[in-house]
Parts: sequence; C-alpha cells; structure tokens
Amino acid sequence: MKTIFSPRHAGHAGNVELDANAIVPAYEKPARAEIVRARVEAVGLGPVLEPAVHDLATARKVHKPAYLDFLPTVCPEWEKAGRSGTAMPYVWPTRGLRGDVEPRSIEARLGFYSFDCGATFVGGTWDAIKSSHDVALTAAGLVAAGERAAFALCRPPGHHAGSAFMGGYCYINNAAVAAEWLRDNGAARVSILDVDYHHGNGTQEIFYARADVQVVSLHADPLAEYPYFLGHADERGAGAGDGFNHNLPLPLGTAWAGWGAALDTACGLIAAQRPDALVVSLGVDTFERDPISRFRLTSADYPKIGRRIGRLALPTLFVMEGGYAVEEIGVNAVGVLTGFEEG
Ligand code: OKP
Ligand code: ZN
Repeated sequence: MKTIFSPRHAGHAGNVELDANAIVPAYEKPARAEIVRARVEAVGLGPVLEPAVHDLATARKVHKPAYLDFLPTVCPEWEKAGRSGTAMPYVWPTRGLRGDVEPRSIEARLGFYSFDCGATFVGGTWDAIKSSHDVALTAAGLVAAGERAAFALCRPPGHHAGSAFMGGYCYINNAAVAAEWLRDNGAARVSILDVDYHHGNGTQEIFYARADVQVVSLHADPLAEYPYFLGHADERGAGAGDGFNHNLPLPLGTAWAGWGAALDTACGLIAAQRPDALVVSLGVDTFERDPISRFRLTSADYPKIGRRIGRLALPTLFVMEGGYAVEEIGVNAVGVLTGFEEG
C-alpha cells in the first residue's frame, strides 16, 4: 500500500507539555513520524509520497469555521503579546463560566478553543497541522480511486480534536475530515474504527448525531484514563445517530486476550453496518512499553490487528494517531499494515 507523508510535520518540534508535576519535552515529537516512515521503507510496504495541497472546505464541515480560522493566528498573536516558547492553554470556560463569548486575548482564546493544555504551538505548528490534514485527504483520495488501502502517516494526530476544540496533541481531526470527504466522494456509509489507547472523544463528538458515519472505539476506561470525560459504554449516539456510536472501554492492564476479543466485537459491529469504506484511527500506544499508557500489547500482536481488520474486506484508510514508545513505533504501526496486507 502507498504511504502519504509530509516532511512539514518536522516544524512542530521542541514543544513542552505539562506532565502532572513538571514541564517536560512533549511526548508527541517529530521522531515518531520519522521512525514510522523509516520502517515503511525498510519493509518495502510501498511508495512513500508527499501530499497534494488541499483546501479546508471539508475540514470546515466537521470543524466550526471560527475554530479553524483561529489555529493559524495562535503563534503570531502569542508573539504580539510579547511571549515566546511554547504557546499553551491554561484557563477554560468550564461549568459556571461563559462559553459563548469569545475573548480577545490570545491566552483566553487558547482556552476557549481547547479542553486541555496538551495542544501546544511553536512556530511550525500550523504548517504541520495543515500538512497532516493534507496527508489524510490525499490518502483518502487513493482509497476513493479504488486502492484497497492507503496509509496516512499523519503528524500531529487528530482524534481528540472536536468540532470547535483542540486537545491531547490534536488540532484538526484528520480521520474525521477524511471520513467526511469519503462521504462526499461516493461512500454512502463510512465506519471509523479507533484502536488508539485513548478514547477518540473528538471523533465521537463530531459524528455523534449522524447515522452515515459509524464510530467504534476500543480504549482505556475513561474512569481511569485520559480523556476522562467521554468514552463510556453508554454513549450510543443521539437523534438520527442513536446506535451508531460504540465504545468498548477496557481496564488498565488489558493484554491481547481482552483486547483481541474487543476488536472482534468491534469488527462485528462494523460488518453489520456494511460500510462502503473504513477509516482506522491507528494509534499504537496500546503497546506494553508505551511511556504514557497502560495496556500490554506486544509487537507480535500488531500484525494480528491488521489481519483482523483485513478480514472485513473493506476499502481501508489507515490514519496515524498515537504511540509514544518511539523505538518501537515503526515496528508496531507498520506491523498492523503488513498484517492487513497478508490477511
Ligand atoms: C493523544 B493520543 C501527559 C498527560 C496525558 C494526553 C495524552 C494524549 C494522547 N502529560 N496527555 O490519543 O495518543
Ligand atoms: Zn492515544
């Protein structure tokens, strides 16, 4: 299968993050994408191609236009305010405050358009966000044109980004934009399977009231794990979308036995939907040695994931999400893809 990859991700570098009690270098760093690309080349998965430049028309259907317009203004405004280094939100309009009035100052607008302090900005961040979006849409185009599968090697990731908020290293929801684009380009029904360790709260929020995009997610139980405030099993969709959202939360410590069984359940739900295309939010932070996660999958398990997804026999777009064990991220992510191709 073809991989779409943009070197422009690399400008999103040197960010810091708040890690419980310290400011540390961001776990979501450029080496992640470089190591995955190197592994794609090492195993000869297929050609690695740069994305075409796409407009934001489809992104404006899944995100609020004012939110998208805000993203490229962050760094210029941060500098105008006399600040430097990593721009990071730190005040939010939570319950009891006004979430309907957009303030003027950049520090307040960062909070207005986020749910945590995990989506940070440096000089190259907007360009990387836009390139990641272009990667997803270019790869979606390959699938729409008849390829069995394509790999969007997106960075930054997207599944925590909702219609009007960023968070958890995510800004534009690449998988959601790709799913929406597939809907507009011949797929009447699309399913999204999110196998990242963390619940894809943004993807769920974007499609929650829709029946044409089914969202199925396997993730760590939000009672115990980030993003904490969404991802429970009783969230089934709303209105026309009732019954089209499926959460399979799993306990911390889950290994292949429990995880593989949940994947089987998820694949059954997708097969029953009979979608015209599948988008996989491919996070490999389910790995036993992931530094911020607590599942116990091994490198030998990732090809099994790909084989099971391959058995669905659907046109499939893989979109890179998380995975922070940088040494093994290439073997694990590409293991899913080679398993898919064998199966
Ligand atoms: C993004 B993706 C560490 C706290 C947790 C958020 C994790 C975001 C994961 N400072 N930070 O789903 O892999
Ligand atoms: Zn994750």
